Amino acid sequence: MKKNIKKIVNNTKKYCKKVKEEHLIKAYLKENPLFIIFILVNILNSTLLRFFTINTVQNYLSIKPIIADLSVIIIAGSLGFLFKAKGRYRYWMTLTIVFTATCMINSIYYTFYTSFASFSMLNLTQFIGPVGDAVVQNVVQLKDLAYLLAPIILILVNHKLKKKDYYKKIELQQKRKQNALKSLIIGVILAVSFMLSLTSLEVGRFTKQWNKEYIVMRFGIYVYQINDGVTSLKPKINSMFGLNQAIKDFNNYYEDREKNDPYANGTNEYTDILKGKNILVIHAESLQTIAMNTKFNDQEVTPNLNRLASEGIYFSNYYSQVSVGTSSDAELTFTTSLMPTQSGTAFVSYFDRTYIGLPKIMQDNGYYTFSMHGNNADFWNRRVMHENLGYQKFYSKKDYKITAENTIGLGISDKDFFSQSVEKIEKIASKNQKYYGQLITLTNHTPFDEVDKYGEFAVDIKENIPNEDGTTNEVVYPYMEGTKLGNYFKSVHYADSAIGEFINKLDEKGLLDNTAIIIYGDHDARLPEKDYNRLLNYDKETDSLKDKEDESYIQFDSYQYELNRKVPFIIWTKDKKYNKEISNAMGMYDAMPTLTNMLGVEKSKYALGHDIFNIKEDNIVVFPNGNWLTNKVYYNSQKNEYLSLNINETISNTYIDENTAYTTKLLDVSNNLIVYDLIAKSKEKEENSLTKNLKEGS
Ligand code: GP9
Ligand code: MN
Repeated sequence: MKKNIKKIVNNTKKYCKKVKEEHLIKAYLKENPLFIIFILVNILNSTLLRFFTINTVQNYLSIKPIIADLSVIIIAGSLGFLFKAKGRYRYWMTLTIVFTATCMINSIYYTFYTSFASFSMLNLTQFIGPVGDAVVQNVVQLKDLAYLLAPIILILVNHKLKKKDYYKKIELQQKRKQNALKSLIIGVILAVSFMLSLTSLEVGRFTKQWNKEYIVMRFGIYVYQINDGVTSLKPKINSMFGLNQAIKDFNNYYEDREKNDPYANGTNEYTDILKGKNILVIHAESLQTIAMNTKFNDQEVTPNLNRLASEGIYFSNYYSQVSVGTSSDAELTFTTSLMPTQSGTAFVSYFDRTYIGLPKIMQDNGYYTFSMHGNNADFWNRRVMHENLGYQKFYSKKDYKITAENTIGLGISDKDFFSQSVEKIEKIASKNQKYYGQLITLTNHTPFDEVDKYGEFAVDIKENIPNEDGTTNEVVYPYMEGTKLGNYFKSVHYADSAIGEFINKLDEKGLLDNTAIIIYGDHDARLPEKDYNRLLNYDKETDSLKDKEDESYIQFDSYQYELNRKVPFIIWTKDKKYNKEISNAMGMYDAMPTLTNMLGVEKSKYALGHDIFNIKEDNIVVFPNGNWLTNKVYYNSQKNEYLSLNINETISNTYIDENTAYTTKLLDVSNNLIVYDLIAKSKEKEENSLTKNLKEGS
C-alpha cells in the first residue's frame, strides 16, 4: 500500500515536472483556445450570477460553487472534442447559450422573487397570474444583460481563430477521442473532489432542494438547475404507477371511515363557539411545550403563553407530525388534516395537487384570508402553496421594513414582525367584515445563538445565602447557561414576550373584541438529549450531572425525548369564556376538524384527524415514520417496541397490532391522496356523474 502511494506521488511529481519543462500547459492553451474561452466565460457568468444575487461575504469567499460549476462545464464541454472543428464550435456555442440562458433567467427571476427559478414552476401559470408582486415592471435590468457577453466573446474568439486558420490546423491533428477523454477526466476529478468536500448538512439540503439560495451558494447555479430538473421530475415519476390501486384504497378508506368511525362527525359542547369570530393563528416557530412548564429562579420562560393557556383552551398533550418539510409540513397538517408525504415535501414536490385547506374553507364562508411571514415568499414554496391552501393574500419579506437593527437570526425579529403586522391587520379589519389570518414567526429558529438580542433572561440558579450579620450573599450556579437548551429558553422567552406585545397592541386597537387567537408550536427544536438530562439532573455542587444511582435522578431516554417533542396548542379569546386544559393525546391533524366544529363550518371530508371533543381519550397520533401515540402507549415502529404510559394498565398485542395497522393505512392513504392528486380526481368523478345524471334526467 505504502509502496503504491509512493509510486503515485513519484509519478505525479514526474508528470508535473514534465508539464513544467515541456510547457505542456502553454501548449494545451495554444491548442485549445476555444475550449478554454468556453470554460472561462461560463464560469464567469455563474460567478457573476451569485455575486449579483446573494449578498453575503460567505458567498463572495466561497470556492465550492466555482469548483462545482467548473466540473459541470468541463464534463459537458468535453464531449465537444468528439466533433470535427466546426461542430466543436457549434456544440460549445449551444452549451454557452444554455448556460447563459440559465444565468439570465435566474438573474431576472431573483429580482422578482428573491429566489432561484425551478422547472416545476413551469406548471404554475395558474398560480403565478394573480400574484401581485410578480408583475413584470422593469422586465430586464442592465445587470441581466451582462451574461450575454459570454456568447459574444465566444463568437469573437471563433471569428479570430477562423482568420488564423486555426480550424484547418486542428483538423490535421485529429486527436478527438484523446482530448475528449482528457477533459472528461479533469471534469470528473473536480466533481469527485467537490463531492468529498461536502458536509452532511449540505448533502441533506441538496436532496431536499427547497432552500434554493443555500444550494446555489454551495453548489453553484448549474448543479442547482440540474438537481432542480431531477427533483421536478420525481413527483411525475412517483405518480405514474399504481394509480388504480391507490384510487381503490382511497375510496374504501373514506367509505369505511364514514360508515364505521363513530367519531368521524357529530356535534358537542364546543360546536359553533367561535362562529363568526375573526381568527388570528400564530404559527410559533420551534415552540415546545416544555418551555411553558419551565421556570428559572421563579421566572417563567413563557409568562404570556402561560397566561393565555390558563385563560383559554389549552391542549397540553399536542404533537406535531412533521417530516423533512418541518415548518411547511406543520402548515400542511394543521390546515388540511393530511400527513406529510413519504418522499419529498408536499409544499415543494406536490404544490400543484388539490388540497382542502382551512383558509379555503373560511374563504368559502365569507372570510377574508391572509398569511404573514417575514421571510422570502419562496421559502418552502409558500408563495404558491399559500394560495393553493386558500390564503387570498400572502404578506412576505417584501411587505415588511427590515433593517440590520430589527434582524435576528433568519430575518425580521418577531417583535418588529408583529408590530408591523398589527398595522396591516388594522387595515384588513377596516375593509373586511370577517377575517382569518395566519402569522408565521421566525426568531425562535435554530441555532438560537444570538443570545444578546433576546433580552435578559438568566437560565442559571441564583441562591441567597444568609450571613450571620443578617445580610445575604448571592451565589450563582451556571446550570443551563451556555448550553443549547439554555439558549433555546432565552430565545423562547423573547418569542413569548413578542406574542405578549402583539396581543397588547391588538387590544389597544380594539382588534381583540371579536377575535380568537390560536397559537401552535410548529415542531420541536431538535435539542440535544444531553441538555435535557442536565436540565433534569443538575447537581449544582459539582456543576455536572447527578449520579444515575441517585434516588432523585430522573430518567430521560429516547422515549422521553420523543414524548417531550410535544408543542403547545392554545385557543384564546379576550373574554376568557372558555378555559379548560385538554390533556388527551392529540396530533396536529386533529386541529382542523376540532376548529371547524368550533367555527361552525364544514370540515374537509378528507380530514384524517378528529375533533378532539368527539374522540377524546380514544385518540391516536400517527407520526410520519410509522410511530404512533395514544394516551396509553408510545409505539416505536423502527424497533417494534413500545413504552406504556400508564404503568397500571396492561397493553394487549391486539391493541398494538390494531393501532399499527391503522397507522400504516392512514399514512398510505394520505400519501397516495397527495401523490396521485386524488381529491381532484374524485371531484372530477363527482362532476362527471352529476352531468350524466342531469343529462339522463332531462
Ligand atoms: C422559514 C421558517 C423556518 O421561513 O418558516 O422553517 P423551518 O426551518 O422551521 O422548516
Ligand atoms: Mn419551523
